[in-house]
Amino acid sequence: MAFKHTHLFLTLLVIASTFAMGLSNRDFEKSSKNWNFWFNYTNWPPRHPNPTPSSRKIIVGGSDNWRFGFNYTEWAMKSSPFFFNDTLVFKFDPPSENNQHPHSVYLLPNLWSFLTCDLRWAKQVAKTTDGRGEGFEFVLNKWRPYYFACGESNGFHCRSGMKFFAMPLFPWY
Ligand SMILES: *[C@@H]1O[C@H](CO)[C@@H](O)[C@H](O)[C@H]1NC(C)=O
Ligand SMILES: *[C@@H]1O[C@H](CO)[C@@H](O)[C@H](O)[C@H]1NC(C)=O
Ligand SMILES: *[C@@H]1O[C@H](CO)[C@@H](O)[C@H](O)[C@H]1NC(C)=O
Ligand SMILES: [Cu+2]
Repeated sequence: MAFKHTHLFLTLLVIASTFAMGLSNRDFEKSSKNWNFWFNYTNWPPRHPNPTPSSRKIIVGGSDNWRFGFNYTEWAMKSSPFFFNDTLVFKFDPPSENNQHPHSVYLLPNLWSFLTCDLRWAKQVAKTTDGRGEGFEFVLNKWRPYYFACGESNGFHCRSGMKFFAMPLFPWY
């Protein structure tokens, strides 16, 4: 469901920006503010909402951090779009006597493994101890979809909501 929306959004973005190239300036004057932000080609490429995009740091999950029982797909939908060079910060406690169920961060190779939480070909990017203190930082520095998931308990954490999708926009800034 969430992916469908993300995908639809990206497809519309591509279609609409292609279409927009063919429109006259006068057509644009009728446009809404939002449309104007994405497709104002007199000002192409559109302005980033933050003047120093590479300094943007986003705490994954906000004040909930990276934890069990939180729906990160919903969080990612509310927090999108993500931009090229945004830094995602994953904060989670290391394993200890009081924390028998720690977390980790994996990158899944494709949409299918993301949907099914299949970790077999996943790449571990953060160990269970990497999220302590200031957290584990991951920079979205490639123009590709990122499929993040917690890799603990054989995909159980992932299936319970510890996964999300991020496609950074505008690599040409
Ligand atoms: C495009 O954006 C610029 C700067 O935000 C604005 O001055 C201009 O009026 C916009 N152009 C159109 C056609 O809306
Ligand atoms: C998380 O939220 C999305 C969108 O509302 C929903 O489709 C999905 O089933 C939820 N995931 C879990 C594990 O509850
Ligand atoms: C992204 O960050 C890298 C490394 O700091 C920098 O060289 C590059 O210019 C940045 N790219 C954009 C599009 O901000
Ligand atoms: Cu976990």
